Amino acid sequence: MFAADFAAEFADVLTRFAQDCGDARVRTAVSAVAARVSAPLRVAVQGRAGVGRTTLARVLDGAGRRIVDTAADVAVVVVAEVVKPEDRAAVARWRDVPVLVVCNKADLTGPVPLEALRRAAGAPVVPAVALLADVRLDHEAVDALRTLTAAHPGDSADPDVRLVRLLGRYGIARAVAALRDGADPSELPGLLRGLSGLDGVVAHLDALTAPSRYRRVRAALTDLQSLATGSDAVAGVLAGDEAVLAVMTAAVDVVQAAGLVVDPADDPAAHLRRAVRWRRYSRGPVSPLHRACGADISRGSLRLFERYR
Ligand SMILES: Nc1nc2c(ncn2[C@@H]2O[C@H](COP(=O)(O)OP(=O)(O)OP(=O)(O)O)[C@@H](O)[C@H]2O)c(=O)[nH]1
Ligand SMILES: [Mg+2]
Repeated sequence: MFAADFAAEFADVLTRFAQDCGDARVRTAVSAVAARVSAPLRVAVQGRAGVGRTTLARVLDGAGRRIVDTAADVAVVVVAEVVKPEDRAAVARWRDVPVLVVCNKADLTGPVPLEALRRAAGAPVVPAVALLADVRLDHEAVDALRTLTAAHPGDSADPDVRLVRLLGRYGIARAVAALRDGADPSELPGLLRGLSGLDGVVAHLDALTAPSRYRRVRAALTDLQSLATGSDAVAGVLAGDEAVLAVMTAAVDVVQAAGLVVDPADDPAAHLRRAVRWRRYSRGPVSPLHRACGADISRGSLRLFERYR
């Protein structure tokens, strides 16, 4: 139930509404709100020379994030193997923006001591092998891998320089092992992507940006509220399920990113229980952000409950 992308659905509702709207002023304003809700998250990627900034930025761009230098929703500081004083300074420079440290080139260093690095950097750390996140293997590369696959294990057949640049020795070894196990070459990019840790990087970025996504949806509702005084149709959109569920989902992401559990069950009793629990939560000793989220989860749960009546 919470897996659906209600923010995207909400943006679609706004876009369709704007298309059909006869009032040019409202149309322009609602289109702008839709664009703000669905805009990609902005990620700044920094780090010392050579750690893999360009490679990581490229794969994050491929994963739908917008790479920016300033005005970011979240900052990534890329390190390799160790955290140096300048890395720590780079983390500290971002004051009002969450920071994720990506420990890249994990293929060269072996297991990453995440907890020690986290303490050194002063930010959460996630390992990655950006090199392997978006590999394109042409015929030449596949042929070179097949040659290695055919060689006897233990043969010191040296992989060619181009292949090493493309996959690194770890990537080559894993690709060759997969081919020996009968994998089709077309499966290799997906397999290597799995080894790259990109999914973990993206999951961490999503958790860190949950509050900014929530604020975005909330800001959209505020914008619509000021339009709704002159337009019953806008008031209707605001009261619609998509708006209520979009802000609820964004709120669920915020509290889950903070480590709280939200019951995902989809039956009337569960919706009612959730509505009561999060109403109570929002009235407890919590931050203004969590107070607002609790109220929105409660409101959305009541809406889901009412659907059954
Ligand atoms: N083994 C390995 N090599 C990587 C990885 N990520 C990037 N590289 C390689 O490291 C080199 C530097 O990567 P870039 O992405 O250009 O790094 P950068 O930080 O932008 O470097 P500069 O802009 O040149 O300072 C390139 O040869 C990459 O192919 C990785 O995860 N593992
Ligand atoms: Mg670069």
